[in-house]
Amino acid sequence: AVQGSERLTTFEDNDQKPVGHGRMLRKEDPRLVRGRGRFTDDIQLPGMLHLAILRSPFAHARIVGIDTSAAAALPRVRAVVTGADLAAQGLAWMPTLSGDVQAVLATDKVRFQGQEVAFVVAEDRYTARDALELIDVEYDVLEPVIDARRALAPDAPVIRDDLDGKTNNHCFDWETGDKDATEAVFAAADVVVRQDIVYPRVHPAPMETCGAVADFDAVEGRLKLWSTTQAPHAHRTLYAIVAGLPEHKIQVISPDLGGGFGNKVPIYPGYVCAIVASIVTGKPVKWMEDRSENLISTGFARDYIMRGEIAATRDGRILGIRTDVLADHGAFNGTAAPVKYPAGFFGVFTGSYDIEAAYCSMTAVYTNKAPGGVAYACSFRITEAVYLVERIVDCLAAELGMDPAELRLKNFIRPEQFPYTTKTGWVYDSGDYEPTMRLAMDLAGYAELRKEQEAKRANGELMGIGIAFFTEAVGAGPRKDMDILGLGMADGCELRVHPTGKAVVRLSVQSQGQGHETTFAQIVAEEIGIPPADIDVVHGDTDNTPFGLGTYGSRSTPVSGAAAALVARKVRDKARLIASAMLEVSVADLDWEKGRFQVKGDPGKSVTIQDIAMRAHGAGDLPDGVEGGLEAQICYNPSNLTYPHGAYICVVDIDPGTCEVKVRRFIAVDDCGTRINPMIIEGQVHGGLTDGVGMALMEMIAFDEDGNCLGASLMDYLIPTALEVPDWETGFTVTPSPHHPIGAKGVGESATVGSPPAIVNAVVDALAPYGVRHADMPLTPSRVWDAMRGAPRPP
Ligand code: MCN
Ligand code: CUM
Repeated sequence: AVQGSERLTTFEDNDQKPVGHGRMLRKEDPRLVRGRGRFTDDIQLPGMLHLAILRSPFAHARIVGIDTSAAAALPRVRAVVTGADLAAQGLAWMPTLSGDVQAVLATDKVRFQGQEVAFVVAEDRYTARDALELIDVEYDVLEPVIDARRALAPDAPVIRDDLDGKTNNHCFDWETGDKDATEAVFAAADVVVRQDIVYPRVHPAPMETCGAVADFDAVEGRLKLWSTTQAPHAHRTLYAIVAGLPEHKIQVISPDLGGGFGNKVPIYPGYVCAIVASIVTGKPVKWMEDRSENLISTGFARDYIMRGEIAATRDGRILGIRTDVLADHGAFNGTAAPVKYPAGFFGVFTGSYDIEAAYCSMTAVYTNKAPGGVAYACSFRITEAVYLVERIVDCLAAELGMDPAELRLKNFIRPEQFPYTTKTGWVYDSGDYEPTMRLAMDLAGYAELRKEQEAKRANGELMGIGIAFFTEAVGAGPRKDMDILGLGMADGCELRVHPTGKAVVRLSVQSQGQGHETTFAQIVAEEIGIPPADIDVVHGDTDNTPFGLGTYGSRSTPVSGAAAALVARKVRDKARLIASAMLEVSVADLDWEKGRFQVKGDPGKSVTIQDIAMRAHGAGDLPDGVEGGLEAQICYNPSNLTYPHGAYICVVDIDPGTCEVKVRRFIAVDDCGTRINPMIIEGQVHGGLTDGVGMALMEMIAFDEDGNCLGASLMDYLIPTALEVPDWETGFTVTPSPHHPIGAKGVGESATVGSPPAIVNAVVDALAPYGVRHADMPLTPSRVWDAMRGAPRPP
């Protein structure tokens, strides 16, 4: 296997390969680092109006009445719209990505703090905001349901009384695996370990909040919508369905995005309000959230209350894993996941281990909290699954008195077992886990770290070493079993080579900062030999790109990346026909040498792809049956997901006086198959690891008992900075995906998935002398203190 390690990128080792994969600098950066990016809030249109949203101060309350007259009378206000106004047009409710409905503006009740109640359109942003304060809403406050554990109590107030006949807060039940077989394995096992584990509610908090500019042209009946979306095509189809607008007259443009992290997958009421406002006023309308609006009302992540159980032999062979989950979905089920997977890909909770049986039961409930449910670099709930299995495996290691690295190595799925069907029915396409684990241990100096820890413990110092090993399932997904609201999860790609040999590749996925303008040019360059600098990547505009489902679940490389490679091969196949005519030899007598076709045995006789491009558009005859031009289009339907894996090792020191956790070292070895741009991968990993430190140690969207969101600003919702993170130490192994045309797997979420368990395992390891076996995130000093005193606190 290919493997290696990298420390910080230096410009010297920046291999600016003219063609193909390599550490090429990002094509988008000259624009972005000079402040020349074009974000949604940069859009200014003549006569543009501004929209502001009035949000509920209560988590649960009946709306008795709304008086908008004072707001409407304020100079420079153009319109004030309430839920009742929308209801008159049949627009008060909209479908969510998971087949539930969500209020665009509340009509009957508000169901979470921050819910949209009314909006004002004014000539400027400040007037719009001032007018909100003049809207008088009379609320009849109801008891809120904040704790998911209380949601199903017989006397709990019913949140979703808008749903026909709904008399409780039950959202869905789901199970996977074999219950009886798992029970049998557990009953016969030497050792069973059980642990309650909470993955708290967190928020993606992208630097750019959500927003839109809607411009409805009443003459043409055309809607142009700039919006912060990770999935412009899917959004367009949904707008067509919700608003009844003809789809071909809607153009969704997702310009530069200041981060998404899943937060920009759902359709938010604000987007719909902006569209309605433009239709009503006949003017372009801009809506842009502020930070608090983003934190309290848009897609949250996690909020899983899990019980993990693991069964094993005394000598450390893992036999079974079982889990029961209480999933808090907030007031509306807005989860973004393929329809058949209400819990996303949580089914991979069996991790990287070859076990005999597994079973998961899940109950999802409604609570009076913001909707969302699958955002923040989660690969569709794999984050929760990996956290569960990697925490419970560590609990087992502690119980058995075994080294956690040894325990993992002993139970890995072996390379010859791939493709491997898990006990929950997933087919892991490929993997070679032991070399990845060994490389991480070598880079860490694992044995020496354990010695150091022993010496420190003797001194009363708290040092911990945490390991996590993950397998992800990314690249949704095969059409036969994956769709979102009936839209198959395939992606289109178009490649056009101009006469002078410069090319444009059009994608259906949407970069939020991942560097697609660079890496997709590299994929095409590798296949047809045109330098990446001569390949323009177009994305984020439904009028100018083929249909596809967008960027999330690290699916761009597995799905759209495959499409880009295949469309380039299709162009190359056509180029070969033209080359044979130009060189007057048969197709079979041509060799492809990156960027040129040459005659077998006579490499001096050749034509470049640029020559061929000119000929394809030029005068003279082309071979029989070959049309002019040099372009192709495909729609790629993946045959399976790709399964990246990784081994992470974290070293922490805890100050026994202040209980502060310091991440001293973090070693991350990732395997994402064929690596397109190692520098970009490294950036993705650094970012994800930083997210992981945030979730493990700092971040939580908490609520008080009245349902007030306690994480409504970045003063309260703490996100990590350079001060909290170490110099990341990264390495890699390469296990190509057998079914992906270039063997690449996704990587954009790997580090966010893998790092929280490594950090928590390290903290628990540090606290082992105190008898601590588990503590829930975020491991703030007060939680560490509580854990040390053996006084668990409710999350
Ligand atoms: N890459 C590569 N070789 C591979 C795999 C990936 O060079 N074998 C490169 C890709 O070409 C791409 C980047 O790494 O430029 C990420 O690729 P991929 O893993 O396919 O993920 P996506 O492009 O689909 O990005 C989505 C993923 C998700 S779901 C979240 S959430 C997240 C993440 O990306 N949000 C991000 N990383 C982010 N990075 C930034 N800067 N901003 C976000 O909002
Ligand atoms: Cu789930 S966060 Mo990403 O998949 O956009």
